[in-house]
Amino acid sequence: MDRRAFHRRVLGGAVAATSLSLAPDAVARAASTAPAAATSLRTAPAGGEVRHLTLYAEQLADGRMGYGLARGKATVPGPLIELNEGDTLHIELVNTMDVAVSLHVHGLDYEITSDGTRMSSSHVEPGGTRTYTWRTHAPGRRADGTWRPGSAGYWHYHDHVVGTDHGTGGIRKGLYGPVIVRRKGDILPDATHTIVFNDMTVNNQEPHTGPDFEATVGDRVEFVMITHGEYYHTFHLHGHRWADNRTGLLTGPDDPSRIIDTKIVGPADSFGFQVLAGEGVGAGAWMYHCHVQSHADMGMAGLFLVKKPDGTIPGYRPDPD
Ligand SMILES: [Cu+2]
Repeated sequence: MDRRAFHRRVLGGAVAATSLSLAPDAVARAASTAPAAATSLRTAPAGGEVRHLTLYAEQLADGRMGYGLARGKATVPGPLIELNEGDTLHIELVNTMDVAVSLHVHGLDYEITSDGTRMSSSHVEPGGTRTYTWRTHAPGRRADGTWRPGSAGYWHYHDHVVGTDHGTGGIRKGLYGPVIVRRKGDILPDATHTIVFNDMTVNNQEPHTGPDFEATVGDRVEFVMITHGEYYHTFHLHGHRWADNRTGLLTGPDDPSRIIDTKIVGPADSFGFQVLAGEGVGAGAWMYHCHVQSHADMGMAGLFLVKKPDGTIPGYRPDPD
């Protein structure tokens, strides 16, 4: 994958997708005979690439802080970083702010020089740059015969030095983002959306303002759900369910993973899953929200806007008076 293609993937934007819309009876037929339906899915390749990325830590005009892939382009959450097991990523972090900043990742392999903490002098002073190296690996048998898990999962990165030695100020202001490490053969989505419960906000947005995410019935939509801040929450999505395992998908009829539509989450938790938008329920303005009632009432809610093929959403009024 060339650098531009990688950036497209990193940005997590609309990815060209094959049609995955199978009629229910077609799915049943395929399941009853052979795993033929899987041939229409796009899947993750084997890893092993060495990639390079520049990330800018920036102060935003409204007081937030964010990471971005170019100067002036920082966002909250920061850009989605996607890797395949076996990949290595070198990230040059450019600190454009007037305070020290860092990059600390969960779930991946890195040496102490890439820890992103003051204790290891792996932060970046104002105006400085530093290259962080993240490595990933596939699962396999250790020399002692025990099984070593792979890196695949829904992970995240964040600052670890703004405000305090734990990055409390940086995280509070938006210095965080999603990381997905895929295993060879993992099913790729049509789109990926990131939802971060940070203190009493979603993605540091104003209460009651979403964010909202759009899809068309049948789209394979992936959500990365991350939690930060001071509180525990219960993430809930209306009308859709997922498996409580690494991918959020069942591997087959005998996969014992529990099927859920609500998950308790606490600071630094992360998980992800895929749904087929509107599967079995159709188009609609499907809410997602924290299910702690007072948190929902205070605005920790948004919409998964699933459109019919003609673009309409039953019952949805974008700006009710
Ligand atoms: Cu909550």
